[in-house]
Amino acid sequence: MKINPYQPDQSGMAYSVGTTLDRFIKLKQSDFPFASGELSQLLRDIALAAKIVNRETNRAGLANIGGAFGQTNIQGEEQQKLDVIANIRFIRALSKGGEVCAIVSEEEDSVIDLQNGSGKYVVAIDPLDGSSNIDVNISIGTIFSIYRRKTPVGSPIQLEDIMQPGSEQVAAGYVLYGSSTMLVYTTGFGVNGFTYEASLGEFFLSHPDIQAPKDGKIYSINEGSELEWSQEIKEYILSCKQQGYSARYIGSLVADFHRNLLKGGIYLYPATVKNPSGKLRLLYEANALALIAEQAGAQATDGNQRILDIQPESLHQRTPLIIGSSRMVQEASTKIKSSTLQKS
Ligand code: AHM
Ligand code: MG
Repeated sequence: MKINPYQPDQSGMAYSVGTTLDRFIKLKQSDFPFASGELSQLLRDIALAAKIVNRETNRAGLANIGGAFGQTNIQGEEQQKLDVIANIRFIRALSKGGEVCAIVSEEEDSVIDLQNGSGKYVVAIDPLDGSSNIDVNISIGTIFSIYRRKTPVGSPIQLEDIMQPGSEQVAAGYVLYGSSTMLVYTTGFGVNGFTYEASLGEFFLSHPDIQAPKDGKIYSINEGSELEWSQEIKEYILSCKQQGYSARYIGSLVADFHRNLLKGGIYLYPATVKNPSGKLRLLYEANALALIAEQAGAQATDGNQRILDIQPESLHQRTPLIIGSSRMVQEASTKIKSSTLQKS
């Protein structure tokens, strides 16, 4: 059941645009009658790391004046790439919080077992997505999924704690470092977006109960890969053009997804001859956005099945992704089902 964001909740407190993220999280804790507050704290930890990463991304341009990342700066300190910095920041925040027992990160080959006896949650994260845009001042993002571990708290982490389908997520979200910085998340009771006010150091509710338009006129795909697409994808994209849709592709998944979520549109990263399973990762890219999409009334599929139903088999598994306005995703899926790849 979705809660009207303008109504008082069970505690009798109302929240509306301008509510701080902290207060909102606290008020929404009543969505989970038996929760003891760890998930709320975990969301706060992520928000704190996001603020730090936001600060680092804002500085990146200045840092670059003194030399490319990877070189030493004027103080003789080694400048780290932003994606590495973001990885460190998020892992530090998640380890210190105490709610998490294991982390899967795009930047780490294997699972990070935090050896934390009391941690109930597993987090899958892409700390800074949109690598080709990081150094050129174009929107980038963080994507995160939160799962409750399956095995008993305190016991050693098992594969079944990590390899959960997206439908098991208890929360998911993203941070968009764009013209303004936003944190958008869901705990399965609708989707809410918060805008960061740097001078106050706070995220404020700016987009309550986001509802994706059922239809749209934007398609987002890397058209440079056209020769690598299946015939069905080619025909679908041709049909987008024939219907007069606009092409918009930033090359940062969070930014492309966020725009289409608010304005209506479809994002596709299909299987290609070069990447027969697509490029994007199931555990820390596709699943989180798929849950947010569905919670906002949009849809996400790999072309054959719902993203949230895919049983993961490996940590860094890739998946084709077609995500966005429900009517558009349905139309695309019908057209491209069982497509075959052949380089032209
Ligand atoms: P990354 O994890 O290396 O940043 O790759 C993921 C990114 C997505 O943000 C984006 O949608 C896609 O890769 C763009 O890929 P391409 O350059 O092939 O269009
Ligand atoms: Mg990524």
